[in-house]
Amino acid sequence: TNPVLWWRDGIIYQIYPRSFQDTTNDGVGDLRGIERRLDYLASLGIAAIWISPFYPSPMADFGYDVADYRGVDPLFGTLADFDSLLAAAHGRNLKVILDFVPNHTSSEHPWFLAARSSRTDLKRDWYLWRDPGPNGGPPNNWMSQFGGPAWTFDQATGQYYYHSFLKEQPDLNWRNPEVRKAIYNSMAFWLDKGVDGFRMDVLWLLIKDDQFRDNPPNPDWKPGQSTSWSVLPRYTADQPETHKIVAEMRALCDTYAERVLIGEIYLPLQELVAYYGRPDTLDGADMPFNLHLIETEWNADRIAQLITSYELLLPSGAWPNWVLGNHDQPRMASRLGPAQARVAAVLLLTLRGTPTMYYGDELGLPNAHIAPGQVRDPAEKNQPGIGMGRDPERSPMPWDSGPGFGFTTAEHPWLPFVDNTAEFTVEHEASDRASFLSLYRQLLVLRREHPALSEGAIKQVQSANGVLSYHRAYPEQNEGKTIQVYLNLTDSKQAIPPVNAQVLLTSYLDGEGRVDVFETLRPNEGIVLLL
Ligand code: TEU
Repeated sequence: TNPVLWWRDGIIYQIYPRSFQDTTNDGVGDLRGIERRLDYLASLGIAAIWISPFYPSPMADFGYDVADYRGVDPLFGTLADFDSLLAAAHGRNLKVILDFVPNHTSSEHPWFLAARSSRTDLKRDWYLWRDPGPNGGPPNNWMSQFGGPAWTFDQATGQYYYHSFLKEQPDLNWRNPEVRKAIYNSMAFWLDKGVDGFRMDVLWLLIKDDQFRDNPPNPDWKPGQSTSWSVLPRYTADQPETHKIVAEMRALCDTYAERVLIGEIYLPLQELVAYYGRPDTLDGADMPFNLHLIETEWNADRIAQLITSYELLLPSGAWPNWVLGNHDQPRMASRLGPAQARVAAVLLLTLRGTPTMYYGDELGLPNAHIAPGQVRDPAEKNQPGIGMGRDPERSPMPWDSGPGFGFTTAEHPWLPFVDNTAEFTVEHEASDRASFLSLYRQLLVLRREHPALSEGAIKQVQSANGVLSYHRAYPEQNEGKTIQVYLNLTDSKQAIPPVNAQVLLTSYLDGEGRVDVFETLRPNEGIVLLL
């Protein structure tokens, strides 16, 4: 039998490098910091780390504005530091996934500096330039995801350029073959070094309508919400030509062994699964990120429905995946509350498909409180007070009770720590057998020990009385035994049909190994049973 690919039966752990470990006493994390914490990461039992961008950048969007695709920003270290990190990670059997940002560059990238230097520059067409609209304003009604028009006027050359995000993040013209080649060559630069794959930023946005048609108004948008939602992204997202590009990226990765291509894609399920590629060849992304658990209403009916539809829509041979949090979304523990966050952890690690977790989620880290004077995120600064800010979920990792909680020796980290930090440190939680960290560790062990969980089928997805349940089974290796998961998504006691079984884990972390007849779940209890 084929060995299972590492990204199918392993777990991916996202690191936001500014916030993981500082070694230079400037309050910002760095690559050496990640290397210093590799033992911790290896001890969790994850398969891979995905590192958010560390390339040279003016940091208008904290690294998602790349000024050089082949380097390391001095804030994070040097290319030698990266090489050392990669070797050290591989030495511990950890894969390294880079965050690649192909949709846009920094406005300080030499390509854009050239493009904006004159209308006849050879790189002019590497970006999206248009003449002003009939009234001298923007060429059409396309909106930036961070609010306001997606077009910025360039005085010197008298044209507008397009940016899906900040004006400091001009979009590349992916219809230009030279652009494609330049990006693929930069990807190859890292693949040659031995990186194990990419998480591709906003993969569904690469191509825009070549006729630049106006987007239709969004009937659900209300004033007071971000203007980015005032129109529907019909002509600025998920254009059919995008799939050809994904296939090209995939083909490049396939010239190396066992590299993974992940796409950040916020789309409805039906459109999302199309990013696996053509049904016969699956020539698209290995894992179009399934971000639906983040946006689905947290109740048993909705989530049962989500799992069922996703499983049904998956093309045959495509491998599922699930994400519960990232650097753009409020922390899981704050979205769901600390008790349900434990249930969510059980869900993430017992579903069929590769789980991706966000650093600090293993500690149950909540959102940090950001005072008005502490705001760093441009998404918040652009449109204050409408809840776009992503600083709360980017708070530094608290390691121990030492100064700067082991994250930094600087007086101030770049963002504040969460409230009651001392209760959330790795050190503190490691000493508590019922902590969030202990729960995560046990779930990771369980997932590794039971092929039913990492590779088995998922069956009988059901919901009743606020309880979500499903079977996981892998007959060949589990002597036909089935794992049954019950998740109480309510904060009251709930009855389940009586079942005689052995407890593999409960989110309360008591009673493991007990054999009994189970007929009730405690409030906010997730339980994994061996039938
Ligand atoms: O995010 C893309 C994206 O869609 C975000 O705008 C997301 O919807 C929003 O942050 C939710 O608040 C990616 C990166 O993950 C994000 O950090 C970058 O700012 C963005 O692309 C631009 O590169």
